[in-house]
Amino acid sequence: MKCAEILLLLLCLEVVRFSAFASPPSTCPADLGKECSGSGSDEWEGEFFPGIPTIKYEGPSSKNHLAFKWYNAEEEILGKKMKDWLRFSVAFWHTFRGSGADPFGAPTKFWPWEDGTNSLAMAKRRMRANFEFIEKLGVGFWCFHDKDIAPDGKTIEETNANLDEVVALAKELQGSKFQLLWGTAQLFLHPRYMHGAATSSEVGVYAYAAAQVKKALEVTHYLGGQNYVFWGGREGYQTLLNTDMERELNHLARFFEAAVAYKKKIGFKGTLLIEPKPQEPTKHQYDWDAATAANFLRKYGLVGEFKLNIECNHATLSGHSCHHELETARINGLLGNVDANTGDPQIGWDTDQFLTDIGEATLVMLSVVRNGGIAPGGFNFDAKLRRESTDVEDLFIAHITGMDTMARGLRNVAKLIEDGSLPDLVRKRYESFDTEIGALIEAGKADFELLEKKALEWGEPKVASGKQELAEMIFQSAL
Ligand code: XLS
Ligand code: NI
Ligand code: NI
Repeated sequence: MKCAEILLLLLCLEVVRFSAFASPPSTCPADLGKECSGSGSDEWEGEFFPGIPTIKYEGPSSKNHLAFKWYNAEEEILGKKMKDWLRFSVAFWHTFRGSGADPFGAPTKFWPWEDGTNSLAMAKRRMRANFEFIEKLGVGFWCFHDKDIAPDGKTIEETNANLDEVVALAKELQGSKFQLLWGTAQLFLHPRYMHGAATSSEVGVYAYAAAQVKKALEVTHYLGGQNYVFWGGREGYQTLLNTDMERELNHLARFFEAAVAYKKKIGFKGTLLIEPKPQEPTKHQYDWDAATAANFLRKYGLVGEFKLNIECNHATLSGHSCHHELETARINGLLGNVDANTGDPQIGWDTDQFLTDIGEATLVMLSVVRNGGIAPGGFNFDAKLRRESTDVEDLFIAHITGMDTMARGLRNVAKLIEDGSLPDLVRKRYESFDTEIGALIEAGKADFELLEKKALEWGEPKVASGKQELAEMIFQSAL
C-alpha cells in the first residue's frame, strides 16, 4: 500500500469512530480548535420541518407514517401517564450532528438548514431546529455533549464563551415546555484525549478534561438538567503492556470525586450517571458493564453519588442482554437512565440503531416498571439514522418507531402484570424458601450444622421443572 493510501485508510477509520459526533459536510470539524465561519446569521426563514405536522396518536389501525400507533402520551398505564413512564429524549449528537459517514464513505446527510460550517451562527440555527423537532415530535427532553452544540474557540476561555452563547439560546428555547434530560462533556474526539481523559498518562490532559467537565456541569445546571452523564469514551487501554491499570483507575476515581464535590459546590441537584461500555473505541473500557461499574463505585466509596445509564447496544457488546444490565443496575439501586438503542446481531459494534424489537422493548420495560420508573432519568434515543436514510422525514419516522416500540413494551408489561401468571410462575419456583427454614436462611440465621440436620432429615430433595418454555409461552402471548 502506498503511503497516501495508508493515510486515507487511517482517516477513514477515524471517520467511523466519530461519525455520530462529526458535523455534516463541514470544512471545519468540531473540536479541532480551528476558526470557523458560517453564513454569519442564525436566521432561518419559516419552519425547519415544513410539511411535517405535529405528531399525534392515531391508534394501531392508522396507516399514517407520521402518527403514533401505540404511544399515547396522556394515556394512563399502570397508574402513570405514558409520557411519565417513558420520558423520551432526543440525542442532539445523532439527530443534529450525525453525518452518515462510515469507514468507507463520506457524509450522506445534507439537511437543508446546514451551511457546511461549524460556526456559532450554524450552532444556533441547529439549536432552533432541535427545539422545533422535539416540539413536533411531542418529546419533552433533549440531551447533548458540549461539543455537539457549540464550536471550539482557540482557547478554553473562547470555547466557554461560545458554549455560553448557544446555551443562552437553548435556555430561551427550552422555556418551561422542554427539559434537559442530561448534559455531558465530549472527552474523546480531540487528539489530546487519545490516551483517555481522566485516565490519560498526561497530567495536562487530566486537568484539561477537568476544566471541560467543570464547564459542562455548570451549563447542565444552568439549563436545569436532571442528570449528568459520564461515558468514558477513551477511559481504558489498548494494551496492558504500557498501562498502569491500578493508577489509571485511581485517577478516574479522583476525577469522579472532584465532579461530586463541584456538583455540590454549585448546587446542582441532578443525578450523576456512569454509562458502561465494554470496548470501542478502546480495546478495554474501564466501565465494562453494570456489574463492573457497580464494583468500581463500591471500591471508591462512590455509591450514593452515582447511578448508571444503561445503553442497550453497549449491553450486547459486553456479552449481556439489555435486560440483564437493567436488572443488575436495578437490584443494586443504580438504575438511572436508559440509552434506548440496539445493535445488529451480525455487526459487532455500536451501530446505534433505533430499537424496533417489541420483545426486547417488553423486557426493557419489565425492569423499568419493576423499578417504579426511572425518573429523573428517561429514555434517551442514543440512536441514529442509517447512512442510507437521507430524507428529513426519516428523522421523524425513526423516532416515532422508537417511541411506539417502547410504548408497546410498556403496554405488554401491563398485560403481563394483569395476567399475573408470569410473576406467579417465578414466585412458585422459590416457594420452598417461604418455609420456616427458608426464612431462617434468608435472614442469615441458618448455620451449616442446622442445614446438615435438615438435609439428613429430608434425604434426597425433589427438584421441580424450571418451566422455561411455559415462561416463554406466557411472555410471547403478551406481545
Ligand atoms: C457512545 C455513547 C455516547 C454516550 C454519550 O457509545 O453511547 O453516545 O451516550 O457520550
Ligand atoms: Ni450512549
Ligand atoms: Ni453508545
